[in-house]
Amino acid sequence: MRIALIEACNPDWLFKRFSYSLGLGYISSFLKKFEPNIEIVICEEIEEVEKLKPDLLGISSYSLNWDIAKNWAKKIKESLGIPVIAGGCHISSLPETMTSDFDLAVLREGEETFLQVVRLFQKEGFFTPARVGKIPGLAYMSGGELYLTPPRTPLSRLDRLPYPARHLFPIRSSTHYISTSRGCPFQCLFCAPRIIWDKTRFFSAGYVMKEILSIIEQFADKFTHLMVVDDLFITDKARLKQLHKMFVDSGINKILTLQGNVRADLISDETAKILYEMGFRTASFGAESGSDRILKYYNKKTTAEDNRRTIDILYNNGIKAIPSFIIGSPPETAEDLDLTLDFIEKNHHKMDGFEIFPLIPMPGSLLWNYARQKGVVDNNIRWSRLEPLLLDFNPDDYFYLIESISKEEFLKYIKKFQDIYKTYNPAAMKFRQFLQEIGRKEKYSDSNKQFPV
Ligand code: B12
Ligand code: SF4
Repeated sequence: MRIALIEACNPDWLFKRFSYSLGLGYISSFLKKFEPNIEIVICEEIEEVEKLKPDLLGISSYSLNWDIAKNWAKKIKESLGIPVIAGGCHISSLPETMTSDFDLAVLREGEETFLQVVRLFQKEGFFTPARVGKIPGLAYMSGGELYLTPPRTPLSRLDRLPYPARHLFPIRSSTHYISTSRGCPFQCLFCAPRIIWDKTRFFSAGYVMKEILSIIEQFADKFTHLMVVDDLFITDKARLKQLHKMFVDSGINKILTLQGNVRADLISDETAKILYEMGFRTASFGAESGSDRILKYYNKKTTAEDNRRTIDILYNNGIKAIPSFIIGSPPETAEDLDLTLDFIEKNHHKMDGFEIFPLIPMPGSLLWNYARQKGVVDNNIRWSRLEPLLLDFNPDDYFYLIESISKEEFLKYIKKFQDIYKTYNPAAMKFRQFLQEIGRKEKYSDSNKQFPV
């Protein structure tokens, strides 16, 4: 049996070529561990799936790519007539947006559910409501109605998972991704991952270390930078210290640089020193705003002073922060927006760039519920409108939630934030230019080619 997996993505989004979906990597390695005879192919373009003629297709999708996922499901149903299964954060947040072109949707943590689905298909060759109804963690349509099976209990020990099947992706950069925990105990208004991982769980230090060693072994000549995707990498201080010791003892810190997320209330001198010695030269964190009033509104549980302190402590320990900011929340005034501009103005020299996102109501977040109640969004929107664009901000596509100033005044602020971004973000601007030069049609299948990411 042959299974194709694909992440729905706009082909114009060229950064995709330099990243890969850990979610699909885990789904693949878990399936392969328990069903070694199944062939799994991760495709990049839907035409590859058509040529491959698999027996089943799995599509992962973020919310902004959901229209693409639906179109691909329709196309494959029409051309190959095979079962199509959805998974990932969009469908987990809004299963009611599933269409009849999908046979099933795997909700939230996907490894065990997908394995059961594939085994059922292998045994019976088709899905019936009576049989899929017995598998927890699914959504399916029957007689035009949507049904949800009981939620699946999250995996109790993450260390039982095999490492993501990175070898199935075309790797075009020297950066690799790793996830060392699942879940986040905070509940910031705009953020979505809680919908997938309701319980916070960690991989052990030993597991993480072995996974990194396995990446080094697999991609020896092309692995120089590790991107830690979880938000909680530094939360468990005991685990962080264990990892630090392992890094230093093994000398990994001499061959890799690392980047990951920190939280502004969790950075001390000691932690920053540990991170530096492990190989961190940059660290991202959600600063979100220069205004305490707005940080409180976001339920961020940090202050602008925490943000400033974090940038300073990191800087004094040899690490440059890459904070991200969000603009356009309902109660945000011109004064609040000025505070954020001022914060960037005063601190940019200690940063390695920064991100600025116009606020977007992401499905799965509390903000989505708010925007829905206000009638700003619903389940029938054009999903690509959820892309948080600053430099390519489109005034006609944006979902305006800001209430304290007029749309016209907000647009003037967008311009100010675009200007400050361009002025103080030379590396990001250079990378943007690099992507534009590649052009959307060009293919990079030459595995010897290295990219500056
Ligand atoms: C790493 C990351 C990225 C990376 C890598 C993306 C990639 N190719 O995977 C980069 C930096 C490129 C990125 C970009 C963006 N990201 Co991002 N990203 C993340 C982050 C931090 C971790 C994702 C991850 O690897 N998780 C670990 C894996 C194991 O989990 P998973 O992918 O969810 O997979 C599991 C299940 O969902 C399920 N599953 C997933 N797919 C499938 C498919 C099938 C068939 C099945 C059966 C199951 C299944 O099983 C998996 C294993 O249990 C998440 C936050 C988070 N904590 O999840 C945000 C997150 C996913 N990103 C988000 C967003 C908004 C973006 C951007 C729009 C941001 C931007 N400013 O431009 C872009 C757009 C990307 C695009 N595709 O167009 C949002 C999505 C919200 C939503 N409802 O869509 C999240 C949730 C963060 C948030 N703010 O709330 N991102
Ligand atoms: S923004 Fe970060 S801290 Fe807040 S809920 Fe999301 S992942 Fe957790």
